Amino acid sequence: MLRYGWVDETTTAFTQMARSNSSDRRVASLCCEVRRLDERREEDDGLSDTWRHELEAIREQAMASLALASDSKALNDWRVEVLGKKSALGQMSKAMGGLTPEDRRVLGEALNRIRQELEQAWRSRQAEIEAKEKALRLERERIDVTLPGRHVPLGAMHPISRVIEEIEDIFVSLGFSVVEGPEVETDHYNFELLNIPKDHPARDMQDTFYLTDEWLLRTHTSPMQVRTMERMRGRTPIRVIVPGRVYRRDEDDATHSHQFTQIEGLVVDEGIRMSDLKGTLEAFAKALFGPSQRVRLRPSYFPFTEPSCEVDLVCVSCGGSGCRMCKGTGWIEILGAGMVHPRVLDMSGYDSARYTGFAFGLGAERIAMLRYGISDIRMLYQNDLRFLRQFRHA
Ligand code: FA5
Repeated sequence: MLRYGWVDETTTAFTQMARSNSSDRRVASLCCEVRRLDERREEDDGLSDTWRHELEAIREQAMASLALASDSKALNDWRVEVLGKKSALGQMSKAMGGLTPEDRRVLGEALNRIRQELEQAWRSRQAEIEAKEKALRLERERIDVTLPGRHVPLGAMHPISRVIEEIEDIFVSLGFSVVEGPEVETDHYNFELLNIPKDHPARDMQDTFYLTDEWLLRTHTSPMQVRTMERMRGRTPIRVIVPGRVYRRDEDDATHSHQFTQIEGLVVDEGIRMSDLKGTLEAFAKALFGPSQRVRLRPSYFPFTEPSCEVDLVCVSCGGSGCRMCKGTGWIEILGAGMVHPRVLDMSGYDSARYTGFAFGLGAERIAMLRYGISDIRMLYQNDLRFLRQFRHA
């Protein structure tokens, strides 16, 4: 082990000899040597040359690589590499166990000193890099408040949804509840329980999309008459409307679509009469199209109502004088209706000797067309934005 061999007693003796003005050249040279060693001792800490050089090399290399670290990641890597357990400093600390107590003290102090110095250097470099990164981030994330805002296109409610909501509001204000039913329905509910047995010719008019022999896409919302009565289990009054999609194998044209929206209405109680049906529909028509609106009932046929009728409104285009839209009649058909057939009441658990009811089914598209002057039902399904945008402020 290379060490400066400082021996205090020797130094003192040499100094005394020098002070005694001895002429002996040998003594004089020793005195010079001691002085030189004394000077070195003041600046030294007892480290051997090897250690000193080694520590100095570690320090210099660490400082140089610290100066090159330019971001937080490099800085952290540096810390692990230079100050971590596996670093050169870490290895030296580990090896200290094999030294004499004095050497351990000397080297330990030196290692602490250099470690503190490097840690201090790391902290100031970290502060520098953090400040630089923050400045960069601020520059990158700068918001230009003078930029014009981005245009967010405004959507609009579809005219069919709009009409459904309006109709729901009107009927709710008349004491009705809104219920919904399945679009995939059984033959039993869609036809049989509505008094349309398998061989009934009325099926032909609604020939539809069958999924299996028993399951089909419903052709109208009327099965919900039966489902509602079954759910109510003989309780009254029943006052519901049922909006929903229906499907038929109809040819698409200006007034027909193979898929459209119906709103079913059903009222069941004791003493319900045809005049209740007419009064309710007239109140509805006035609420939707204005107080001068009137309804007209024409005899018709549905297997599940008796008597049955088609209901017309005064033509909204000409006010009743006759135009192209109403084909010169002054009236426009909007729905089918009637008194619930006694057999349907009985099949649904309501004694037809005691209870009566009315039902109606209207086409929401047809109402939307009248309401907004739409000449072709297909426009409602084509998703043409030029058409749909018109309803933003409707
Ligand atoms: C029925 O569907 C009966 N279930 C209505 C009903 C309910 C009668 C309760 C009695 C008691 P209809 O097939 O007429 O009836 O259809 C009713 C309404 O749906 C029509 O007045 C019309 O407004 C609309 N509609 C019918 N077929 C189409 C179609 N292909 N495209 C668009 N709307 C249609």
